[in-house]
Amino acid sequence: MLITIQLCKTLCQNVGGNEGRWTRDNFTCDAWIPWRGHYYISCTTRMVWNVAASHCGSMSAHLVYINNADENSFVKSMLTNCNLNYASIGLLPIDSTQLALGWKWQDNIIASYTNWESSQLAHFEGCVGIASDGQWHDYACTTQYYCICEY
Ligand SMILES: [Ca+2]
Repeated sequence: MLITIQLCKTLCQNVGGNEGRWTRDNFTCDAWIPWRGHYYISCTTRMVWNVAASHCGSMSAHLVYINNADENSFVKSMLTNCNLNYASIGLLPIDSTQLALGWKWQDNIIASYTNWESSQLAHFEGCVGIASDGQWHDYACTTQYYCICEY
């Protein structure tokens, strides 16, 4: 958590934020944000999906589970307000060789809501994230992106 805030201050300067709390348009990006009974925070450096999942786990959280369109809109607002182009989410295929079987969150709960960008999944690349337009993309798990943690 302390590391997260320290790294945030570096990014703050990049986006012209004030010393101390990293805010943009009064939206707090360096602290847990409460929303409908859950809490959310963004990663302030890019990291591969597995490291991002561990990073969230180290804070007793998990990569965000986006359960409906409202939560998707909220997470999208975090990306746009915190100047993140793209963030990993906690989505996994039920079976990576049979995508038609659908998707689950890391806790093995079936994902009933998804928001794939229409051109995605022609060839599943292994990891999933949300872009700043709110649409989900699959990407190579060796690529580093920001992330959103939730608990
Ligand atoms: Ca959630």
